[in-house]
Amino acid sequence: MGIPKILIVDDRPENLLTLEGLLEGFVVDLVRATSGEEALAHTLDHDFALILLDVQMPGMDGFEVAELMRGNRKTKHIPIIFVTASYKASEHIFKGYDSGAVDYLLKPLNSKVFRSKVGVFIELYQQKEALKDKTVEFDRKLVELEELQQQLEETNEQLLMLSTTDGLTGLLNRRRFDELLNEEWKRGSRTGRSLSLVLMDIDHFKAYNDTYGHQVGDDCLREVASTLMEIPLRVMDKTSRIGGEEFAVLLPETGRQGAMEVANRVRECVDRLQKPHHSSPTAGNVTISIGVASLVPALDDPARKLLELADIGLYRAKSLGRNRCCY
Ligand code: GH3
Ligand code: MG
Ligand code: MG
Ligand code: MG
Repeated sequence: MGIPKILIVDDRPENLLTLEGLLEGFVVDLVRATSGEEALAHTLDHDFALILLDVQMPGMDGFEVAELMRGNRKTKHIPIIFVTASYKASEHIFKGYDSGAVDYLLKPLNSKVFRSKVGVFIELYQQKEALKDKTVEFDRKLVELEELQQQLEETNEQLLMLSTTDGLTGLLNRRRFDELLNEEWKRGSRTGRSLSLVLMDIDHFKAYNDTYGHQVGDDCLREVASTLMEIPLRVMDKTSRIGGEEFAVLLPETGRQGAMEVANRVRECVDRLQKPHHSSPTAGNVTISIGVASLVPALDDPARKLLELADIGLYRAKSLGRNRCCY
């Protein structure tokens, strides 16, 4: 924080010595000036805790110095105490206060009173400096806080992403699918428009795992998921992995015909992959069966009604020989 500085100003060096004697014991740096001009020059170079200012000086007198300091943004906050032996009339004292001084002391000075007044201004200065340090620290902390907040927002976004995404495929997960199904069911019941669901299940996937191993099974799931992602859909159509080898596309504001078209496209895309599945009784390749459901949502019915209906379609597709779409 630095040692407080006091400027003592008097045209007579012996008076400066007297002041120095009175200030003995204070932990301060004393700066001396023997004219008003010199005093002003010092105020531009240093920040003072206090100025002890003689009134009568040749050239610029103490009143002029005080007036000029008060008019300068850089110096107007520095407390000035006039110290004089010759200007004792009340008109001078008033003039001293009018020029912005905090006190006007007459010589001979009472050492005890003088020292206690000086002590107050040193204390005030130190408190002000401490406050300045705190402000700097506060600003630094504020910047840190803003950075932390930014990090927190990013972490929250990542967490939200993780909580709605399937780790293996990057598709939406079952949790998010259930949320979306409920949201769309409610929305559909307000708009009166059909909501459709395309429910997919890989054929003979247990056999695939048994033949190629679980790891290759995972690769296959990822590949099927990528294929689903490549199929152009509307933004509102949501693709999820809702079970081990089960996927779903939710199609708001879509009827059965539109849903069937999507389902056929998906099935063909997977079929065209020509991904070998030697132990499949259906074909030599990985295939999927699809159940399609389409309903106009009613608030009285639960959203799972759509899922149950799609399940019936899927069961039918499996029974009829797999690698097909049914409702
Ligand atoms: P279907 O044609 O009737 O659907 O026969 P399926 O063998 O596909 O059906 P089933 O429900 O009997 O078996 C599903 C298999 O999917 C069993 C399980 O080992 C596998 N599976 C589920 N989740 C995962 C996974 O995350 N990774 C891998 N590699 N396999 C999975
Ligand atoms: Mg003088
Ligand atoms: Mg299954
Ligand atoms: Mg299956």
